[in-house]
This record gives sequence, structure tokens and C-alpha cells, in this order.
Amino acid sequence: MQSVVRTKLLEAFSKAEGEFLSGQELADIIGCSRTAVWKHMEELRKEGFELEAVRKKGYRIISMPDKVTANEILLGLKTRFMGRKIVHKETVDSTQIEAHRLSQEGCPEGTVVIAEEQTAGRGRMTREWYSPESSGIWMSIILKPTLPPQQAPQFTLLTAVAIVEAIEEITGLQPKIKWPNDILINGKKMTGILTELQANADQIYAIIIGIGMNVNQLQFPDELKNIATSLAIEKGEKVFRPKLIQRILEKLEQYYDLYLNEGFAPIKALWEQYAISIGKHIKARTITGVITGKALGITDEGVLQLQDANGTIHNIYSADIEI
Ligand code: BT5
Repeated sequence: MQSVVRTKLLEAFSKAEGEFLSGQELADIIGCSRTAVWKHMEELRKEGFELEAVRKKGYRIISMPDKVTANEILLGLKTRFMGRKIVHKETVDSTQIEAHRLSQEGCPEGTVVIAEEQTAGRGRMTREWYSPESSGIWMSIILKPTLPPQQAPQFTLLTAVAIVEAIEEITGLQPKIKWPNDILINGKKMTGILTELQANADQIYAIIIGIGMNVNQLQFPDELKNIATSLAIEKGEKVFRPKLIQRILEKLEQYYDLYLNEGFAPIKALWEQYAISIGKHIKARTITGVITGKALGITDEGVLQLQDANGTIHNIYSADIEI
């Protein structure tokens, strides 16, 4: 089916909010015959849409396929630039790799790369990120702020705030942020954020924000069983991914604008509301060693401050935290 026709059809059904649309109404909307409407509806059915057709009433959509396509994300997306260009792949090594490439080719700010499955999804320091097919949100977002590279870590915190609020609004669950890049529910990791840079010493050319979110998995491999969870496990039902992606992109645009206009302070205040580990005794594993102490909070730059038993305050730029 031509994508314009598909978009028009989905838009009409989206507006109808589950009510029937007659064959004639649909024919008028897409500018074709009623027979052609029937053919298009059959194509939607083949794509996995669950449809109801009733004589004299017309058609309605009962459920959408559990796929994330660019169309599904764009339909009803309320952003100026975030996610306005979407590159969707069935399978990819890593959406980060694809996003780096697109950025170098000069793609617009706000471009999103999203995949149903990653074969080489990555975490920080070349760790692996488990990204099975059609069950999570594996996406990378390209931003191009004119800023010095030292400010890049703040984007991990900004993204975490956007994600927590989007999840709260869509599912009612209340995730918590573990500095710097984990989002947890009931103490288990549900989302990881990976912020990568294209920059020189003075200026950022692009920030590639990778989001790996466990949405509809009900099981994890042995090595992750005790540390990972998904929204479906926590909520007890499947979550429709396109809506959640839209909300994340909308929140991300909102907080990115706020950050560019007012700096990190308002983001920091929000972040602190959702953070665990502040005020607690923690162990921080950095690339140079382990420091234990009390987490005092984050600085205006987003750096974690840890006070050890001698009272010395350490600035931690990146680490794995144990509470
Ligand atoms: C992260 O790294 O948490 C960042 C993960 C970012 C993944 C996204 S997916 C889209 C984009 N494309 C990519 O290739 N990457 C980004 P880190 O803090 O280093 O945590 C990695 C650790 O989390 C691993 O060593 C495992 O212990 C654990 N882990 C791996 N897969 C997981 C999963 N699906 N859920 C929960 N934990 C996982």
C-alpha cells in the first residue's frame, strides 16, 4: 500500500477513536472507490491490524500490530523536530552505529534511528545490550547543540527525566533513576541510556543518545534474570510501544528546549525528584578504582559527589553504582 494512503487511513481511524467509518467515508478520505477501500483494509489485516467489518456500518480498528513503524510513531506525534525524521530497521547491529553514520552524513537534528532487533546492541565501555526482537524500544536520537563537550553527560540525566515521566504518564508505573544512566523499577534495570559524542575539544558536533528500554519481554536470559525487568512484567500487561515512543520524544523535546533556554538547573531539580541513591551509602566503581561513601548529590554539571569515611568529597564523572 502506498504510504500516503496508509497514513491517511490510519489518521482517519485515529480520529474516529474506535468508532466505525463507513466504506464511503473512507473512500472520500483517500480518494478512491469503495472496492479499493476494501483492498486496502485487507492489506492492513495482513500487516497484523485487527479489523472489524460490519455491513452498513463500515470498518473499525480493534488493535494495531505489535510493530513499530515510522508511520505509527509519526501519527499523532506532537513535536517540532524531535523524531520528525525516523529511520526504522527490522534488524541492525546497533542503532548507535547507524545514528553516528547518519549524523556524519548531515541528517537533521532530532533524527531517530529505531530497530525491532539489535544484533550488537551496546552499553557503556563496550558492554553488550540484550535487544531481542519486537519487545523493546531500541532507539538512538541525534541532537546537535552548540555546546562544549564537557556538558554532554547532562544529556544522560535530561533523557532519564524525560523517560521516567513518559513511562509514568503512559503506564502509571513510577520508575526511579540510578545515576548516571539506569532506570529501575522495583530495584531492577528496565532502561539503560548511552550518550555518545561526535566532538572536538571545544565543541560538540552531535550527541547520539541511545535508549534501550525493556517493554514487553516476559523473560530474560540467565545472566540478566536477577537484575533486569520490563514494563510488561511490572505492569502485568503488554504496553503499546508507539505511544510510549511518542511521549518520550515529546518530553525530550520539551526538556531539551528548557535546557537550551534555562540551562541545567531546572533539569537537575526534576532529576533529583526521581533519583535513588542520593543521601545513601554507595559504592562507585570507576575506571580507575572503587570509592565508597555517602552520595551527597549531583553538581550543577551533573557530576556525582561522594563523601568518603574521611570526609573527603570525590567528584565522580562516570561509574557503576552499587547501593
Ligand atoms: C547501558 O549501558 O545501560 C546503556 C544501554 C543502551 C542501549 C541502547 S539500545 C539503543 C542504542 N543502541 C545501542 O547499541 N545501544 C543503545 P551500561 O550501563 O554499560 O549497562 C550494560 C549492562 O546492563 C550489561 O553489562 C548488562 O549487565 C546489563 N544489560 C544488558 N542488556 C540488558 C537489558 N536488556 N536489560 C537490563 N539490563 C541489561
